[in-house]
Amino acid sequence: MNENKTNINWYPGHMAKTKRLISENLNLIDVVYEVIDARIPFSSKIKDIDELLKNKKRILIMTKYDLCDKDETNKWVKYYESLGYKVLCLDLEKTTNLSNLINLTNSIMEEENNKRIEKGLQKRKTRVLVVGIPNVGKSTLINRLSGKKVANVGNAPGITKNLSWIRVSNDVELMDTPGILWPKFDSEEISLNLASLTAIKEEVLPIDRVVIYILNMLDKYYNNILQDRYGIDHVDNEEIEETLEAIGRKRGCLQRGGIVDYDKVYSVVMNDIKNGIIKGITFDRVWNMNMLTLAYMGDAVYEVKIREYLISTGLCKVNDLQKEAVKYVSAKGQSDYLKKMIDENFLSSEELNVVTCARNHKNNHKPKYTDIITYKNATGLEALIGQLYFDKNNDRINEIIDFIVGR
Ligand SMILES: Nc1nc2c(ncn2[C@@H]2O[C@H](COP(=O)(O)OP(=O)(O)OP(=O)(O)O)[C@@H](O)[C@H]2O)c(=O)[nH]1
Ligand SMILES: [Mg+2]
Repeated sequence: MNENKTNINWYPGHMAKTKRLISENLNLIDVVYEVIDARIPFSSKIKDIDELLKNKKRILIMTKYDLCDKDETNKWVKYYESLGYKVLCLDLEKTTNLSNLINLTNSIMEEENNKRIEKGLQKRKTRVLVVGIPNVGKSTLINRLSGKKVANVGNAPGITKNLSWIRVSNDVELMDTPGILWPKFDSEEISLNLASLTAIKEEVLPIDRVVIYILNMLDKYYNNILQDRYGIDHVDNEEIEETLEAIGRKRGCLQRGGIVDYDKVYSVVMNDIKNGIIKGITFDRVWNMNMLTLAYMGDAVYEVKIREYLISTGLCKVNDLQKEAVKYVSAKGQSDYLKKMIDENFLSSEELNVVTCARNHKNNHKPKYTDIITYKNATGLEALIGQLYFDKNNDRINEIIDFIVGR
């Protein structure tokens, strides 16, 4: 079995070029449709998108809503709305009427158009940029809006190759763009989520790793699918061959002599996802608790853990302890250690979710002794510790403390 680490660097030249062209054309754009996959509302969101789009008005569109786990995805909708996004969930397979999207777009444009009318100018055509990672349905969305096939569509990443303007009505022009990613994935789970839902090309990650990951996610969150489609009630990672054999026999993936063909098993699972046969799945999880409450708890837990560690090193004078503690518990220290953990892929995607949620949390508090970014990073670390505390995952807290103190 291929044990390759999936810390891949996936950033083909055309993506950098697309980003450059988007930047150059940004002043022509009125509204951006940022398209993400409802099954992976965190992993499929372009990580450096704010840098790219600056302050352009934006609608966040979650496609493939027909395929997601609505309970989980709706939590993401609320989360993004709490950050100030306008969010729309769409099933582009069935929906042909996109009046809700048009109305939302018009309402965004209203202010601008009213100003023009006041100045005696005509209403302007709305120019919309459609942007997102590969294979999320950008071109499908454009076709639905125009009511005919104006953009190429296909169930593989990289179908759209160039930027192009498409007129969808007298009032609206859309710019279709090739899918873009970011230079380095922040965690192994993000790359596996993207590969599982075919947002990155199949050859980028070893298919056995992707399929075993999918099976594990089904086992963790959607065990009924595992039973119904593959006839197994759990995935045994110690004896993964047995799990694959069982699926192979159930689904007829056999070579001559009745031997199970693993490659066929991998294709069966990938195709079940690709063809939308497996429905009702969302692989990213949002954390429910108020981020600042988590950070409040995490702050206290982190402080105790660091004090425990410092005392264990043999320091006993309170003055020395306090001096040494600053390195770890100051906002700057916390922010630096968080960055180090992210850079070294130490955090899982669920953990990164918490950090990101906490960092993005709207907060009017103005830190006195540090800059806002450092403060937000420090809050991210505290929220993570708080979440782990409420999950009663003391082992993981200890691992994080060990990482930070270099034990
Ligand atoms: N079930 C379902 N399938 C969808 C939905 N939206 C798009 N698809 C399918 O997803 C696949 C990708 O769609 P495209 O429109 O080509 O995606 P894209 O974002 O333009 O992809 P690139 O051009 O490769 O970046 C196609 O097979 C679509 O039929 C949806 O809401 N539900
Ligand atoms: Mg496309």
